[in-house]
Amino acid sequence: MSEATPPTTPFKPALVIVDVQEDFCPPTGSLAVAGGRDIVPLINELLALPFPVKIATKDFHPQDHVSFASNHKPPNNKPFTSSFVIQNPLNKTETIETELWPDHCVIGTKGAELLPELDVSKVQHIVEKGQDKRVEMYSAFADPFRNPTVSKSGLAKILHDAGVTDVYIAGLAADYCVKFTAVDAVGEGFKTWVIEEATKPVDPAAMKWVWQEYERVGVDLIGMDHNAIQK
Ligand code: VGL
Ligand code: ZN
Repeated sequence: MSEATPPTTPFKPALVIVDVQEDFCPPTGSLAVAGGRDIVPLINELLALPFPVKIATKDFHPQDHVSFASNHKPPNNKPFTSSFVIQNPLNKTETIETELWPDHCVIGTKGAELLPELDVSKVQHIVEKGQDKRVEMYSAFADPFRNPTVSKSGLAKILHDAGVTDVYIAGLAADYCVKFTAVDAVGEGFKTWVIEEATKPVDPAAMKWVWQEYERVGVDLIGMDHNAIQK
């Protein structure tokens, strides 16, 4: 008689590389994150691992995007410091205050391109986000409006259709698109991991709030060795 096989917990990990684009990196990026280019060797190491699903995302904005300071009137149009209240275009009672940025990742420009040294040959899907000029979209899943959501990237469908259980996230920027993508991945029901060394923040001082949020929602931080990191 054969032994009963013990039940196995399904495990299908996806690697999601967030916004490793020219505009988020020195030397020429309009919204360059310090050290942004330096994480590419680590990300290429991750891309060489046998994740069954590998995805890269791109921030991808039209020139008239609401998050560009240049599209707003003085004096409240200073990149990095001004903010703007956006109404949900589908439900004007829902509003969100959002920071304004230099023009970045404009569709069709060099700034929107993935870094040439990133090993995109390993990636099955490139997911673009932020094309709707009316809404900010840090998360690679959807804009921040929930009543209803205005723009979805298709990332959730790709991951669910593939039967993914766990999402591993790296890329730029640690305190914006990586963070919002990780929080939304938990909301989509995935066990979510951020590979801390393979990210860089716009504002290092903001990371303590990011780590608090990860603690609250259940995102785990790990090193390249997959060991847990405590903050
Ligand atoms: C991002 C600011 C504006 C990011 C995108 O990828 O983190 N940050 N748009
Ligand atoms: Zn953006």
